[in-house]
Amino acid sequence: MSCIEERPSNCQYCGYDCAVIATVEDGRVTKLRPDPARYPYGASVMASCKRWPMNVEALDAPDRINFPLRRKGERGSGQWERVSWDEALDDIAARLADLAAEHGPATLASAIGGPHCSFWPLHRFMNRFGSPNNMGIGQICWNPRIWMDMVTFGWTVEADIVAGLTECLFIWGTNPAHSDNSAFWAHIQAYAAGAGSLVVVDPRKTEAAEIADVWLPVRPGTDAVLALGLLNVIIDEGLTDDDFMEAWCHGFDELARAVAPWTPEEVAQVCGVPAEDIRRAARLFGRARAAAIVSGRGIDQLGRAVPHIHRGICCLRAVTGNVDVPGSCLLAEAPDFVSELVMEQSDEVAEGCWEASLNRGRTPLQSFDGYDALRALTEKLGRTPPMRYLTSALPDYVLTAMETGEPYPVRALIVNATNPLLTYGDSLRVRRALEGLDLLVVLEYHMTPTAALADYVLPAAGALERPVLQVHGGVANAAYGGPAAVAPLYERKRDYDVFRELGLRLGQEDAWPEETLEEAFAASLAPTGLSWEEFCATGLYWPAPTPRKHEQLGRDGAPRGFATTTGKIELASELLPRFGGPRVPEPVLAGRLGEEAPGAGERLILVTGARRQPYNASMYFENPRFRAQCPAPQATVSPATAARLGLVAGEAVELETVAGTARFLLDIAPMRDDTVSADYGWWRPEDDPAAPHFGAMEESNANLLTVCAKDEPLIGTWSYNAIPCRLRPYAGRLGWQDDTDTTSL
Ligand SMILES: Nc1nc2c(c(=O)[nH]1)N[C@H]1C(S)=C(S)[C@@H](COP(=O)(O)OP(=O)(O)OC[C@H]3O[C@@H](n4cnc5c(=O)[nH]c(N)nc54)[C@H](O)[C@@H]3O)O[C@H]1N2
Ligand SMILES: Nc1nc2c(c(=O)[nH]1)N[C@H]1C(S)=C(S)[C@@H](COP(=O)(O)OP(=O)(O)OC[C@H]3O[C@@H](n4cnc5c(=O)[nH]c(N)nc54)[C@H](O)[C@@H]3O)O[C@H]1N2
Ligand code: SF4
Ligand SMILES: [Mo]
Repeated sequence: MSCIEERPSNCQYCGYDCAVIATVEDGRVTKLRPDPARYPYGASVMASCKRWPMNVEALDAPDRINFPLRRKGERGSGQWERVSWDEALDDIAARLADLAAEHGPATLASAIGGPHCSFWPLHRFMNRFGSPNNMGIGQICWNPRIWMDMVTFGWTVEADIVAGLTECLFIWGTNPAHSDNSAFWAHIQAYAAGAGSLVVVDPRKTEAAEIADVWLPVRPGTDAVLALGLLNVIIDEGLTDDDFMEAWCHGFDELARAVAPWTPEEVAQVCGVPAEDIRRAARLFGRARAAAIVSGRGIDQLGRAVPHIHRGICCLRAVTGNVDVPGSCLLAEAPDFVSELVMEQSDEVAEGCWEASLNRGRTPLQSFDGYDALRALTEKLGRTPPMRYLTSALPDYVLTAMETGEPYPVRALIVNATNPLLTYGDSLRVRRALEGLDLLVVLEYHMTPTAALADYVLPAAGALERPVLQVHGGVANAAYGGPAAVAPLYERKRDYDVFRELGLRLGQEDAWPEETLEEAFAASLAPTGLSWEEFCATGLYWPAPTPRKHEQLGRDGAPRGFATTTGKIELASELLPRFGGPRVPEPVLAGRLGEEAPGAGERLILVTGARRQPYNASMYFENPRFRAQCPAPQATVSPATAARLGLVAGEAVELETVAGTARFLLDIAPMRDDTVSADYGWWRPEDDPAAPHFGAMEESNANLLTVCAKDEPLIGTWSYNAIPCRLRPYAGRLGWQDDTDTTSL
C-alpha cells in the first residue's frame, strides 16, 4: 500500500520563498499547492506566478545533476565520470590543502550569484579556510544602496508604502512588474489607483511608467544630476522640512551649495528630460505629507555614478523629513536572531585572511577597513552590518590574480549558485580565467556553461529538498522560510552539508557544531525564543518595526539619534572623506558614458538586463512553456529609432561595444530614442554546454558587451547600464530564429 502525506515546504524560485503544501507519495513529491496558513500567503502571488509548478517537475527532471561528477579529458570537453561524495570531497580537500600550502589560503576564491540560497555556509568555510576572496554580485546589486544608506542614516531603510498615508512614490531604476513576482507590483498598482502620486525614473516606459503621474525618461547614467536637480527645486521652493533638519540633519548648508547650480534647466540638458517635469516631480515629492522612494539595480549598475545617486536619494528623503516615519521609509531594526556576521563566523577568521584582501587600499570602502569604520558606528546602536557582502572581492581583481598571478596566484574557485559565464561582466574574460585554474568546483542543479568548465560538478539539493531561512543578510528583524518536504533525492546534498563536510576534512572541526542545516537554523533563531518547528508553523518572524527610533531615549536619557559620526543624518558625510570619498553628492555621470562606441551602425546608449518574466537571469531557458511564451532574447528600441534605422520588429540585429558583440532579435517599445535595452542571461540549454560553443553563450549573451573593471573608486562598482554601443542589422540567422518547435527541449 502506498503512503501519502501532505507536508509543508517552500518554493525557492525567487526571494519570496512562498509557502506550499507538498503531497508526498512514497517519498516522492507528486503534487504541490499554495499553503494558505503560512507566510507570505496572498492568493494573488501564487495565482499569477508561473514558476512554482516547476518545483515538482524540477525535482526529478532528466537534466538535473544527481551525482558528483569528475572531469575526464580536457577541461570543458564535456566528459565526466560519476564518483562518490567521499572520493570527490577527499580529493577537493587534498588539492585545496596543497594549493594553500604552495600559494597561501587566499589562492582559493569563491563566486556567488543572486539570493538563491543562504550563502553563510560557503562564507563560513572561506573564513575558516583563510581566504577573503569571495566574489559576488555585491558591487552591482543591493550593496551600493546598503552602503550609502548606512553612511547617511547609520543603517538601511525600506520604503513604507501605505495607502492613505503615502502621498508620493518614486520608482527609480526598478521595474517590479517583471522583477517582482507580483505581490509588490500588485501593491504598487493598488497604490497608484488611489490618491497618491507616482513618479517613475526610467529610460524605458515600463509598466510602472505607464501608470505614473510623471515619467522621467532619464538619459541612462545621469541620475546623480537628476537627484541634484530635484533637491534644487525642493530647497529653492522652500519644500524642505526645516524642523526635522534642524533637529536631525547634519550639513545642510553644504548640500544646498552643492545643488544650487543644478536648476531644472541645467539638469534638463544633461538628463534629457523636460525641466517642467523635473519641477512637477520635485513638487509632488516635497509637498507630500509622506513620500517614499523605491530603487533598483537600474541605478546600482552605473559605475562611478552609483554612490552619488544613492546619496542624492538619501538626501531627498532627509531634507523632506521622510525618514523613519510611516508612509515614507522605515529604518530596519537589528535582528533578534543571530546575525549573518556570526553565522559566517567572520570574527573568527584564520590569521592573515583580511591582510590578503585584494580590495585592501584599492576599493577602500568595500574593504575590511571600510567595514570596520562603519561597524564601529552602527554597533553604537546595536546593529552589525553583514561583513561578507560589504567586503566582497572585486571580480576584476580576482580575475587578474587568476590571469597573472598578481599580487598572488588565485588558482582555485568554488562556484555556488551562480553562472558567471553568463552573469558576470566580460564573459569571454571570465571563461579564459576559469579555463586556466588548477581547481574549479561548481555546485549546481544543471550543467551550465560555467559548470561545463569544472573539475567537479557537485549536485545541489534545492527547493522541497532543503529547508530555507531567508534573512536578507540580517539587515532587518525579519526572517521567513520553512522546512524541506523530502530528503534530497539521488545523491544531491544541501550546500550546508557540502561545506561542512569539506570543512571537517580541512581541520574546521570547531566551526561546524550543528550537524544539519535545520539545527543551524534553529541555532540562528534561538535568541527569538522560537524553536525551528515553532518558526515553521507560521514561516515568519517579523515584529513590525517602530518608527522614529531616533527619538527614543537611550540608557543615558538622551534620544538615540542615528548611528553616524555626528549622531544625525549626514547630508554631508563625515565617514566618506576618510576613504577618499566626497562629503556631498556630486554630479557624476556613469563611468562609461563618455566612451567611444566602435564599429559600424547607429550610436546608442545600451542598458542591459531589464528583467523579463518568466525567466530569472540565466535560469529556466530549459522550460519549454517559458520558451514558447518568450522564445528569444531581444534588443529593444523606440518606434522612432526603429523607423529612423529602417528596422522592423523580429529582425536580427547586432550590438557592439568596446568589449565585443552580441546578437538579438529586435523589439520595439516606448522608451528613449537614444537608448537600446538588451536582455541578459540567454543561453541554450538544449545545445551542448561544453566546448567549443558552451551552450551558445557567445551568441546573445549581454555580458559579451560589458567589462567588470573597477570604475567606482570607493566600492568598485562597474557598469551594466549606460554603455555606448552600436546597433546594426545582422545578416546571418540566430539560433533562436530556427526554434520553430520548443517541445523538444
Ligand atoms: N549584463 C548584466 N549582467 C548582470 C545583471 C544585469 O542586469 N545585466 N544583473 C546582475 C545581478 S543584479 C545579479 S544578482 C546577477 C545574477 O547572477 P546569477 O545569480 O549568476 O544568475 P542565475 O542565472 O540566477 O544563476 C544561478 C545559477 O545557480 C543555480 N542555482 C540556483 N539556485 C541554486 C542553489 O540554491 N544552489 C546551487 N548550488 N545552485 C543554484 C542555477 O541553476 C543557475 O545556474 O547577475 C548580474 N549580471
Ligand atoms: N523575472 C526576473 N525577476 C528578477 C530577476 C530576473 O533576472 N528575472 N532578477 C532578480 C534580481 S537578482 C534583481 S537584482 C532584481 C532587480 O530588479 P529591478 O531593480 O526591478 O530590475 P529591472 O526589472 O531590470 O529594472 C531596472 C530598471 O532600470 C532601468 N534602467 C536602466 N538603466 C538605467 C539608468 O541609467 N537610470 C535609471 N533611472 N534607470 C535605468 C531599466 O530600464 C529597468 O526598467 O530582480 C530580481 N527579480
Ligand atoms: S517563484 Fe517566487 S513568487 Fe512564485 S511561488 Fe515561487 S517563491 Fe512565490
Ligand atoms: Mo541582483
